[in-house]
Amino acid sequence: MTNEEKISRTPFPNSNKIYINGEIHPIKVAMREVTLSATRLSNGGIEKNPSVTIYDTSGPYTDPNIEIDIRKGLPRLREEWILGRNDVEILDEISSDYGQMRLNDENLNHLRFEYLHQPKRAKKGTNVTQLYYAKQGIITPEMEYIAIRENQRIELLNEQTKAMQCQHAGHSFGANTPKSKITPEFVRSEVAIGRAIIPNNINHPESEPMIVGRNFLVKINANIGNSAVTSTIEEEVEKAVWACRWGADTIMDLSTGKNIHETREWIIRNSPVPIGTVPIYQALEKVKGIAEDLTWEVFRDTLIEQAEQGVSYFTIHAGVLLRYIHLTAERVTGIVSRGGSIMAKWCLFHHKENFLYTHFEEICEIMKQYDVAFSLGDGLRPGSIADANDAAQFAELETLGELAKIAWKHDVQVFIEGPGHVPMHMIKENMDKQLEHCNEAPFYTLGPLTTDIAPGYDHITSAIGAAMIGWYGCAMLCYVTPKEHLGLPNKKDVKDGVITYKISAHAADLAKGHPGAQYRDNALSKARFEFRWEDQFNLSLDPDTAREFHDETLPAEGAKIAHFCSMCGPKFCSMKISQEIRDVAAAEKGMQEKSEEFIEQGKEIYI
Ligand code: IRN
Ligand code: FE2
Repeated sequence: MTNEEKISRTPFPNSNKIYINGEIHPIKVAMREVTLSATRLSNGGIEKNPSVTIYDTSGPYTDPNIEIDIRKGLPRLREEWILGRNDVEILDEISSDYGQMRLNDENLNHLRFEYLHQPKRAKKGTNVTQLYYAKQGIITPEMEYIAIRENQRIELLNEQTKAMQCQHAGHSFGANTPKSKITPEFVRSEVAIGRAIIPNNINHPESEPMIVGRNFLVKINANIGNSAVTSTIEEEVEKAVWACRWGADTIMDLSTGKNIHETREWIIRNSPVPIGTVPIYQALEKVKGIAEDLTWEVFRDTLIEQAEQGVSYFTIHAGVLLRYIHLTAERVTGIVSRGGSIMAKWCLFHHKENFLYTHFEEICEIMKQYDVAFSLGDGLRPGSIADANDAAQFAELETLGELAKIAWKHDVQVFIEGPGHVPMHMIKENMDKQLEHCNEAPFYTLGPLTTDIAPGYDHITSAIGAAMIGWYGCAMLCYVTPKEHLGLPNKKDVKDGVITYKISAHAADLAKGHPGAQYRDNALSKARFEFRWEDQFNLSLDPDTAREFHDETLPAEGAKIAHFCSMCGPKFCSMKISQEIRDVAAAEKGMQEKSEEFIEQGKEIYI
């Protein structure tokens, strides 16, 4: 099998990749257009159904016109935009000691890339973050790309479709969302005040711009990692491609193990979405897994190494302060964050303050040279329903709010991580406190799981919490797979996790009244009511499964136009009956009109 055959590239059914031109910048924004069949009217006529445009995270992989060689990486979409700003320098060599060591190690030649990625860095005295540009009043190509992408061509929706928009939507947390069209200027203004962030390291020019903020579509992140020793690098790339295919807006590479640097290089060069990491994991690998041996120097070198490779956001657990650790002593599940527990161990062993906190400004200095965003880690998040919303969790949240202000002072983009395990009635308090303490920096939560009693189904226990907090204003949801708490997710788990989280995110978008969110629901419902089975499959989040389930009992081609499915059978289909009612009503209305007409005429005749 060749590399390429291992990578999923099948386009979605009845879908075309389309590219919308920018108006300010010469950009082409990728989207997916689903073509629909026509409606057969009861009078024998035919009515066309407009195609539906879908926000597309699958990247060039679903465009059959683009050739992809994963040893060379994806086309570098943003390269010209980045170089065009004249504020970066191209480095001749990798600056981190560890990166250099890997490059000089001849034993690793078989894992090398054919394209040599030359890292870029801000020229001395400049700042290359989108936050910096936004504050200067500059609308970057990235911002325009996002505005066009978020709109999903709603400007093309006709009046009828607009009338179908949800009338009840418009939650107060989404109140700033423009009710009509998102403009590039709106994107800029949201970034400038820190209410939204654009994770896009200048060293990941292959990535398509996207935004995380509560006045935009709710985003989802999928975690992937290679803890299994057996997996090959191609398989790692495929995991990322697979997650993006089903809708992951960002990927976090949580790989550990011996080829972590090379794996990440392959993933970044082949990923159409921004990549996040937790650098302390790799730093821990470098000190052979002994938390006490971690040093600021090892950590700093890891940050530079990953920033030069193109990681767009770093989870940094800088809020785990020495004085908060005792607050977790009485908890049922203690500290469940990996990064949080590593830092807590370090702090207690040395009896010193967390070096991520004491070196925070230096971290900012590094991140602004590449436009890496902070994802301020929730190292003290609750890991059980019993521990939700406790003193440790909220003490850390306040510190994260203070750190966000420091990041902003450096024009470094920042968002805040949140829990975890929280019962439904305690979720809103999380969002309220986050808004209060973190000055509206975007919130990014892991679920939360709304109960602890369903291992094997934690994608569901957490999707409930994720939908709720997304509605309340959480900007990005970190997926949970069915394997959570049990083992390493496989490909099916990754897909199930992503689809489950797309449901949470979209349910939140509907409730918030994001312009255009309901369009796809309406189109799918219309197809369902009219028994356009193919359209119903093709508009769904997972067309393969929808089709497979349908065909399990009614595989014949003819069933795809039948006015029923095997759930209720031909006699008990409510949709069929209700269409018949409509037909009868229409016929009766016709008869009524006719008879009224007749009586009118009769009057004339007989009077
Ligand atoms: C998201 C919100 N809170 C935690 N997360 C994610 O959980 C985080 O971004 C990372 O991908 C994963 C594991 O983080 P810990 O366990 O190291 O905190
Ligand atoms: Fe958990």
